[in-house]
Amino acid sequence: MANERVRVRGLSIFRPIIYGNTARLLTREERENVPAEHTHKWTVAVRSAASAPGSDIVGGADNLGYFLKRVSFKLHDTYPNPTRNIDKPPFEVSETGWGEFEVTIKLHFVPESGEKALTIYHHLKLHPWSLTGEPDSVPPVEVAQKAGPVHSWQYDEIVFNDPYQNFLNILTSNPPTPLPRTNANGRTIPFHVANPASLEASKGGVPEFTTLIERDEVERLEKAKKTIIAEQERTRATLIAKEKELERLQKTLNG
Ligand code: SLL
Repeated sequence: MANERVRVRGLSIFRPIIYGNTARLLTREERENVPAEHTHKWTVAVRSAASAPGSDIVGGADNLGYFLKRVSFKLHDTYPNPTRNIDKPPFEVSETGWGEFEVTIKLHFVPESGEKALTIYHHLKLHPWSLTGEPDSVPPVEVAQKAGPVHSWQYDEIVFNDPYQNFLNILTSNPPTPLPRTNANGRTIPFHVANPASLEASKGGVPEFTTLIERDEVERLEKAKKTIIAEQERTRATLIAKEKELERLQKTLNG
């Protein structure tokens, strides 16, 4: 018993998680039962990174209750009781609303861990922004409807350094479901990496995340590049027109 509170020095052990949200537009009927300005239903969650086989839920194959005691989600102050404490899995909050905002997520670990709470942040995403090509415009409802549910998930690894022996026992007796080597179910969910170094460290062992993140990022960059080039051309045309105008005015002035 006594040596259970002994730290295993030099050892690091991690658990892969995802955190983020899904969102979809409310149907006409659903809108009748919520405040008039609410347009979306969303779920913000902390889950195991691996998804259950055959499930279309992102992540959540494993019950994280063995190392998480509580997840507290701090919502925007426009929500009643904005701090939502979830004390057992699934660690998630579903709400309706109209706007995007930053959710502060605090992970509280089981007492055996001796770990302090860990705070992470997620920007709640409601709109398929990438579809507009413009950084700050909400896409029209028809566009959003066609695009279907929005997903925004970040992959991260929670690292425990020098764990207590008893906590290490808990962790090792709950091994995480391995992430698939290939993107077997052909998901096209945009993932973001909170801690890119953690993916490097896992040496491409999580292609479900890496390939999708990379492709998504490439597409976003290409689109942004096109927007910038178009913008540059417009600016140049304006400049040329202005210079001509200046020349004309100077002539009138001198003539
Ligand atoms: C924005 N900074 O202006 C953000 C704030 C607030 C979101 C978004 C409804 C809450 C409620 C809600 O969606 N709040 O009234 O129940 O876009």
